[in-house]
Amino acid sequence: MDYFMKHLNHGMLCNLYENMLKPRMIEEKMLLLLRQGKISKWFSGIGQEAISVGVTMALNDDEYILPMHRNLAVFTTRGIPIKRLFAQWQGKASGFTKGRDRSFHFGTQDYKIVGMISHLGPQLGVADGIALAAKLKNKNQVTAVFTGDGGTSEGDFHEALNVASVWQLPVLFCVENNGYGLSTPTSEQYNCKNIADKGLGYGMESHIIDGNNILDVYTRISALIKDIRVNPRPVLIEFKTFRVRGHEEASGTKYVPQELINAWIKKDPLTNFENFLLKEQVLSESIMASMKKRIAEEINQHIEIINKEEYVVPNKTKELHDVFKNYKYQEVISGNNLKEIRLVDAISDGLKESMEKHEDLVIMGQDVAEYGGVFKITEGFIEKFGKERVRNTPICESAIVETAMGLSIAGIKSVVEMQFADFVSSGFNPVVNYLAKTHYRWGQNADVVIRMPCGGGIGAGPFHSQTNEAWFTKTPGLKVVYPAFPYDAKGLLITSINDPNPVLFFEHKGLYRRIRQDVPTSYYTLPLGKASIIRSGEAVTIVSYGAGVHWAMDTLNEHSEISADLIDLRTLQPLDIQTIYNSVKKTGKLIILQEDSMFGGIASDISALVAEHCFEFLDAPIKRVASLETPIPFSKQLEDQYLPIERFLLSLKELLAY
Ligand SMILES: Cc1ncc(C[n+]2csc(CCOP(=O)(O)OP(=O)(O)O)c2C)c(N)n1
Repeated sequence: MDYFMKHLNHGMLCNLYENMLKPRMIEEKMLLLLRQGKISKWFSGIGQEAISVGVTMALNDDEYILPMHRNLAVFTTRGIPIKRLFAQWQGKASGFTKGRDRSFHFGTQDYKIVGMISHLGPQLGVADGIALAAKLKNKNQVTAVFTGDGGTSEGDFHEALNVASVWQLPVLFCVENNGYGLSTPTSEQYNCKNIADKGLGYGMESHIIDGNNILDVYTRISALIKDIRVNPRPVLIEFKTFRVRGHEEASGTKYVPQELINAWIKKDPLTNFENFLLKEQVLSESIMASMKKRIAEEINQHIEIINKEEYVVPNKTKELHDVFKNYKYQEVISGNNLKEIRLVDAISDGLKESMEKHEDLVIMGQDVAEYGGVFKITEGFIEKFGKERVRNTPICESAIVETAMGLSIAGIKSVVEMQFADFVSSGFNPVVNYLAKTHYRWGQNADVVIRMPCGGGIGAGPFHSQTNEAWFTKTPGLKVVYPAFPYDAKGLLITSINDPNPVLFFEHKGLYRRIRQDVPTSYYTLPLGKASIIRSGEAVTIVSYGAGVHWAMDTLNEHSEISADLIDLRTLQPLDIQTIYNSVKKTGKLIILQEDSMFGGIASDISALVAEHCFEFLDAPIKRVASLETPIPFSKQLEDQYLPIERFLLSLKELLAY
């Protein structure tokens, strides 16, 4: 203890103590309120406070910290007023999520805290992104992120550590090994001696720290953080500790041997530190008593304030409005210079010009740097923009999407290239749960475009041919763009990058090198949510997007007797339904052609909307034409049968004859 006395002054020792005491007292109050039925759920961090306090105090206030459900002490040590926490837990407006998310599932830029999503692991990759931003901006900052022993079994953990190590990101990965993940003991969670041993596998420095000793935690983490700031690298810390209460209060601790709990209660970090401070005469009993009195009064006052606050009054307009960050589309009109280029070139040009316009914009993806990406869209980019901004990634789709989220939190735009749209399934969770929901939850936008080379007709089989836009059009919070022509692709990609919201940008591989068009050589934008009318006619409305637009054009070219409106949706979310309504009101007949298999696709929703809103104008039942309800097969014969190209003409004729 002499060591600590020499290195920590009186004020610091008092701060460490008070920062542990306060969350303990809040928790004790919460347990009371829980018993009175005044709060619904509580995940206790009692006995683990030293870790939260030690790590938070070792960081500077402008360094991000990403806590979990047992890290109340992170929030209080960062100075969040108790009343705002109570408001958050009660779902009230003065909390952090306007009643939209519970407990510690929130972030706040004011306190540089990024709270978890329920899925535990994703925040580890988000920390990578924040740390990458710090590194790119030469900020000499460390990002600290927490997980439990259970969370280390998730793929996100492995991916995040791997990416952080390959890129030497200044992340402090803090694992609180508290013996159990819900009811699962560590012996059933992993099969190695220490979680810290895993660091070796990633080429990462790691340490084991006694998580119940505040002085150990604070001094060792402080020294490490100081070093990481000047010598950026990831470090894995395993804090040995114990969860002395249940997973959450309602679930009890029957499965935990009582002797184990008793033994760990003896190691309680707060009691032991209190005894130490008394013994060393740093604090007296009476000073401690007055501290406790002051904190108890503060807690009671703040609870009273929040008890009086009204519950959120539901307002549909406001809820819908907050799904996306406000973005006012800025029109940039193209110059007159045109050049005939392919779809693939248009995407490359849009990307290149966006990299020039946004000096911070980062591109991430597998093989996108020297190799130029498998479709060569980023060929030559590193020569122009450097390897820091055009980043080859390991095969870690989840961690890369999470990294993109982290970059956005730190104010940097990014474009992620999925090598094939099919592989987004390996990063699905952060797309639909993190990127899509964060603005609605706590007002943090995800300034990310995910490029999705998709589509069939090229004999690439079930895992290189899917057009999986429907996985995303159904998720509020995502924009979905799907151009069919080079001109649209360039303008819409530029707008997608300008838009501060998450955009899934679908690029049909079959069209990449087949479709050519005169495209302005200068930078220009096109608005999302505006369909284009490719052909005008009287007898029928044809709606499609992507390759379907070209199939419909081919059909109309071969059958010049058919007078049709052909609408290319261009963007699916937002959807320009009004253009469809206007056309259907004129023609009285609607056929929707979609490359994806039928059930649950966008064609079904368009069909339902038109049936609901234009029923009186329809002269025939709406037709949907789509691929078979099978995975997309490899052989040409099977794929031809799968795709709806031939069925489209038959259905169109049936509809015209109705
Ligand atoms: C992906 C996912 N699977 C399962 C759960 C349910 N769940 C919530 S917390 C938890 C245990 C987590 O254990 P650990 O990471 O050790 O943290 P601790 O609760 O012990 O602090 C489980 C299984 C979840 N939230 N997310």
